[in-house]
Amino acid sequence: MSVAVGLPILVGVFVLLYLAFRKAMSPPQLSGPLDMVVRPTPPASPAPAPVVSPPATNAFLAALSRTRELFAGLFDRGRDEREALEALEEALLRADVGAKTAAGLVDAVRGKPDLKAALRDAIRTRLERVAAPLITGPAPHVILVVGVNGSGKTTTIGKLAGRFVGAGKSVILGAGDTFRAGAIEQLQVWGQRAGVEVIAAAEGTDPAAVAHQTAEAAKLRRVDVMICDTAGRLQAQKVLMDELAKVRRVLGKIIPGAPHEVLLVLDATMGQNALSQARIFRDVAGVTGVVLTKLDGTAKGGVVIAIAEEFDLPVKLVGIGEKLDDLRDFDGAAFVDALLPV
Ligand SMILES: Nc1nc2c(ncn2[C@@H]2O[C@H](COP(=O)(O)OP(=O)(O)OP(=O)(O)O)[C@@H](O)[C@H]2O)c(=O)[nH]1
Ligand SMILES: [Mg+2]
Repeated sequence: MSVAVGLPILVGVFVLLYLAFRKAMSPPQLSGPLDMVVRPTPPASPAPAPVVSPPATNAFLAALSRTRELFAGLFDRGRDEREALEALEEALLRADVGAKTAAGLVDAVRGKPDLKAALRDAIRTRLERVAAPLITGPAPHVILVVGVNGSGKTTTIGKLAGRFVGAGKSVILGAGDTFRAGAIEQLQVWGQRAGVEVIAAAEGTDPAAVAHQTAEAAKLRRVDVMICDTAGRLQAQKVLMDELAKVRRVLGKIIPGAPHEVLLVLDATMGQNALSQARIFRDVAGVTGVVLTKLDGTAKGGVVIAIAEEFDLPVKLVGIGEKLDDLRDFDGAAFVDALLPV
């Protein structure tokens, strides 16, 4: 056999062997309804990566303008300390800081030569003690989003998906609120806005089944981030507890360590009610961080300090509107500067 004939045959054999090898090494494909397009995604980075957000400074300045007024004139020189502290406590209460935290802050500044500087320090210390940025770990990083009706869960999930996509990450959403009519479509609309896939089942389906399907899809497609929506009913705490426990269990079975983050969404305009919600969800859902929404509204914002002080929970994100990019990382220093400018 001449070289002119033998060489192409040899090359052909190698190509066939290579293709057979690639097929054998490729990941398994799911059959059934989840067998959709497999999108190639870049390998997960080994170290947790912070997710970038525009600075919160201007948003805080605008959102806290009314609350800032409450403190204006409080620290004027020559004022009797007792009187100043009484006025400070009242201002803190009106700012939604809550009785316990307000009393703690007043104690922390009592006797200090510069009350305003001492208050700034005391608030910053409380916020920094629990500060923890939103990070993503090895793929798929699973985020479960919980909170009462109307707090802004689904909207926050949409914004978060947009943020992750902007950072070059692949995202999949699970429509785990199968309780409320329209909740599934609402998440699908956000999925379209952010350009990410939404795994959904019919209304009334067990939320744990949706979580299961989404986690399987996330694993199979090697997406970086999976975010799961949940129903917001609180009136039946036992049902909520059982449902969330089951969702958590299912996620952990499919993806080790999942959910890696449980974000509690609180409506900042609820003031002190947000604190009682935080208490319930912290106990039943293993919350790792808070998203405070509607800070652009009538909210006073002081609840941020109470969440840190009374619940040892970091506020990780704040919602400042209803659009895709109306989400900011919480920044304690910027918050203090907006509340009590030097
Ligand atoms: N102004 C403002 N509105 C917000 C913000 N976040 C959410 N909303 C609005 O709050 C309303 C409720 O938001 P959803 O995302 O549907 O709340 P949810 O927690 O998913 O509610 P359920 O599905 O009923 O449990 C919607 O009208 C949102 O547009 C925010 O940061 N600012
Ligand atoms: Mg919702």
